[in-house]
Amino acid sequence: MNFLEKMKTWQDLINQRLDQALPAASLQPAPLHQAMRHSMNAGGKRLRPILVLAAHELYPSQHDPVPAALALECIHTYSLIHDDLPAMDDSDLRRGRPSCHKAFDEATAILAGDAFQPLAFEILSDSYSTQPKLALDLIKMLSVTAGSQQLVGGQMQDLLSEGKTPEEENLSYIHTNKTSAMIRASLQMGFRLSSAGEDEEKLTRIGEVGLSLGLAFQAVDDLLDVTQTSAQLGKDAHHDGESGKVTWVSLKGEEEARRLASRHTEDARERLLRMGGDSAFLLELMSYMLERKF
Ligand code: GRG
Repeated sequence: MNFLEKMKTWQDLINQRLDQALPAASLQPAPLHQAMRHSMNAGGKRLRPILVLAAHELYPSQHDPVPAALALECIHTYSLIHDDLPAMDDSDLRRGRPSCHKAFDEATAILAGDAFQPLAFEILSDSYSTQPKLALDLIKMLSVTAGSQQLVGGQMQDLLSEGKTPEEENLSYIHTNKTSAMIRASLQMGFRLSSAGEDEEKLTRIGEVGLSLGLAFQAVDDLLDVTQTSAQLGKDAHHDGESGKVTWVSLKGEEEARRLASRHTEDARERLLRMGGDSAFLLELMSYMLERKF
């Protein structure tokens, strides 16, 4: 199977398992469950779940990495729903569809995002219940990542920085926490489920791979915001400039942002290669993430 075929196979697998894990749209209260499915089924790239499966593949084991992948996608989708709200980024378009609060209403969108958070932890605790230490480690990794010193903290700092003079240190904090933390957690959770998952040193090192990959991902995201259209991105383009957001592009210009994306990707590749294991797919995924157009 070539790289793109494998991506498609894994995306299909994730989508099918997400469909089984989400409450049915007809279940009471139906508008809430419809809103959750509206945002989840809108065709995200599923990069974080695929990173989980790719990290597990480095040192394959009997553990099923898919539930961890679903849990990450639940947290990611909640963060997108809340990020789009009028009180935050105020975006009308997400994943090629009206954002959740546009398709439903603000209160429903808030609650749909809220509901995805416990669902993530329910999936983890149900799926790994026969291995309590493993389940607890995964729950701890995801809860710390989603908390006030990583995902939510990064988002808060992003909001606090709108319209302010860009500063490199501040931007690094935002990107490390708002974006990289979830990418790092994807690789670490996948790796924790691998046969080398209890090797603390390797777990730290895959985390460093994720940090670099996440910084590259964000630099690419900043570039796409200025180079692509809303139709190509499936979300509001040129949004960063309009909302006075600090980005690598506004701080350093397009060329430097491109150099930065390549440098961080190269750093991630080198760190990964030093870790051993079957890294063929993950290396290709890194190039795909660097060259993506949406
Ligand atoms: C509301 C707590 C909270 C956090 C929001 C996700 C986020 C943090 C903000 C979205 C804005 C943004 C540009 C974030 C950084 C990059 C990012 C997460 C982009 C979206 O991820 P993709 O491209 O999206 O993987 P899909 O739709 O493919 O899943």
